[in-house]
Amino acid sequence: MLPKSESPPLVSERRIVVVSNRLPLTLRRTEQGWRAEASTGGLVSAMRPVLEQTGGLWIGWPGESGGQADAPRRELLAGWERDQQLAAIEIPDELARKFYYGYANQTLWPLFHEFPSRLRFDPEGWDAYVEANRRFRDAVLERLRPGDLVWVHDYHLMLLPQLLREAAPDTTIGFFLHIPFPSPNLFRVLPRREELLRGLLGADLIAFQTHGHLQHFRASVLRVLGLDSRMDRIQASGRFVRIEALPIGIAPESFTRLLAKKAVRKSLADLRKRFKARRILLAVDRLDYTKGIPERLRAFRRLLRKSPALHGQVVLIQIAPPSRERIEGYRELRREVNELVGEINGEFGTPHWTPVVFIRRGVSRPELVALYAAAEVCWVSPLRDGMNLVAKEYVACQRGEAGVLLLSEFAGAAAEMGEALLVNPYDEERMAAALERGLEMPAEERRERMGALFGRVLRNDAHAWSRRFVQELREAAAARLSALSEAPRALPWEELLEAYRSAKRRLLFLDYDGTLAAFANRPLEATPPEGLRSVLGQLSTRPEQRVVLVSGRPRPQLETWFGGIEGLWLAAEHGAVVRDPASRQWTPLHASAPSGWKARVQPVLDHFVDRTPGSFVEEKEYSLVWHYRMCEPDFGDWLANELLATLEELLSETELRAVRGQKAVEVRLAWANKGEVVSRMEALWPADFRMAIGDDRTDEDLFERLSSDAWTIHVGHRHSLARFRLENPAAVRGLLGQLAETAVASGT
Ligand code: ADQ
Repeated sequence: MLPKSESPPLVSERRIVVVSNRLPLTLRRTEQGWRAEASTGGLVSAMRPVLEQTGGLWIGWPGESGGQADAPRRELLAGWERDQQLAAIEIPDELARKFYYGYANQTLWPLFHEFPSRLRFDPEGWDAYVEANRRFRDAVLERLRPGDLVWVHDYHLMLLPQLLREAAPDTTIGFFLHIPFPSPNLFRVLPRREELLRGLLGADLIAFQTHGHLQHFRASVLRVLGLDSRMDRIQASGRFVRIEALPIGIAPESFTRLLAKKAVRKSLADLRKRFKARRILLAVDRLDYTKGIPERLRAFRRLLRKSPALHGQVVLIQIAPPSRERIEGYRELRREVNELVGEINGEFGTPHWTPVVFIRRGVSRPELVALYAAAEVCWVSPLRDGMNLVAKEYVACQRGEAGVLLLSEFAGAAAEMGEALLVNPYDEERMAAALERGLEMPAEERRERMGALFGRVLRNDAHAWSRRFVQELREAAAARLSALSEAPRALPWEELLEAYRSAKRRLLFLDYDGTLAAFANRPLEATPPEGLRSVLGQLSTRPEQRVVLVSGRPRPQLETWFGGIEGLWLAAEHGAVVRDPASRQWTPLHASAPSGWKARVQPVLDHFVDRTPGSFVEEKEYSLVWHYRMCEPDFGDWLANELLATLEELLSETELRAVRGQKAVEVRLAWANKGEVVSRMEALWPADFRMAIGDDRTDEDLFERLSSDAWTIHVGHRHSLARFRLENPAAVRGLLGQLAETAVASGT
């Protein structure tokens, strides 16, 4: 019986509109006219079954352009749209050339695969990239229906999400990157990097092949655009963009089904007969410098030199159809590979044995399946690869057999295929040794490894992948909609005053800097404005009411300014320590705090002070803060991004967090946050009127912890979890003044 895919196919009542550079069919001009051929490549392999099952629409470029006036071509394409849900975008030849061979494949492709020396950039290529993305936008808009889920694929279309968002703001847009995302240091090399990131951030969901790629993206967004992110989302232009690692899978049943076919069994038998007792090593790639083909051939040569016993015993079948030959680097690669194949066959071959069988054409799926089944070793050794589906396809065809997968640790697949023999393709000697080990591996061990791999390929298949993507996308879009309706609105003063008046017990949380007082250049200069103390005094002495000043400032400072106000609770350092006005004692929110951490963090901050004139470090009891309010603003913000990125690495897996404040970066204990103060006070003083006012990110912890009926007020115009908004500290003081009067007037 055939193994069934464990995951049910994707079912979506909303139409899925797939947008990718290539359609699953490519047009070719032949002497008999236009012909349609199946496109190759990982994207098509993975998406085709998805679309077949959901009946969605696929928009893309049909390959060879030109001949737009050509009636047979137009008819053929109209047929595709009518009968196969494939909508072809016409892109003039010149534009297609500049877009595809320019920015897409000579700038993005090499850099994203971490080959900066192969990067070429010319502004015309960029203009073509922008123009092509606009044409894709127009093609989508022409066909978009309400409720559609638009799923954009890959590096050719990184501007499309934002272009669509601008034209049709309510659209649900997801983006999947099939290739790796480079490390932030390399990403910074990219010409037009800001535009590219902003283009992507138009999506509701951006998904990557691995967690590593996602982390690179987060770090790049921080460094280049200065946007903070959480593990699963980024806040951009007042919206949350969800980010996810969703490794792509294959549709294993389409391989196992073929394996059972008579024709495939016959070609498998033919292969075995042809190669007799020879052990088949198989490599399947597009001829691309990222795939590590010369490295593999050199490792193979090395092995043959070292182990004469293998002569006549093994054969390497390398399938590598050429691609992107208009780019010089690819033509060079072709020459290099040809030479190497010739050299190896010349050096070791005999009239009865050709060590490398080189196939320079795409092979059909049934042929490929027979080869996968016949191969004792599948040798997948890219220098860098988003995922690499060949590794998974081989495993799918090895059910019950005991093949060996040799897999580059630089393929995304390595993150989930730990039972393969992982190799570093740059170390040819060790790679040759790993191959030898694979050839000698006992059958029992092979079966064990292959069994585990097979189970995983079956579980994490293309259906599971697309289902997760679509589900995440729907959730992300729903979150965007609800956030829109929940953006803070102007405070309804009368309503608030009424609720305040009629409440029995009240609990008020007030932030200080940016909320009660405007910012000053140095923290000590932001002294309490005229009249503030007396208003706070009036409010905090009301018996049915508790007022808590929750600030990031150190306790001596709060004590000096507000210690004398009767009844006022003070929480210093974001709530690390709290002062009860009755006892005048400060108590830490947590009993123990780790020691010694400042000595590790201080030198990092000092280094930034040295680089940034006008910045300084403030030391508090539970935190260290780098302030840069007086620096040149752009430079300061840029360095703050750098510092946050550096600290994020340094502090991972510690109790410490680096948090961005207003023109400051603060390192503090994770538990020292204002939300904890809310919990503590609510337990102490249950109230029917609760209000919190704050302006920066640390105050979001207040808003988050309070229940949705509390009066949460954000000062300013940033995105916030608060329900309401006030303009500035003066307005806040005005409100407090009115509350003080209301309390008196109502006589409670
Ligand atoms: P690709 O660079 O196209 O995909 P890959 O994942 O290896 O790379 O997919 C290749 C696909 O094409 C496989 O389905 C394979 O069977 C087929 N194929 C390759 N050579 C062939 C040949 N000579 N004849 C016939 N078929 C051939 C991009 C990223 C990858 C990522 C995929 C999917 O570069 O890292 O895995 O998208 O997300």
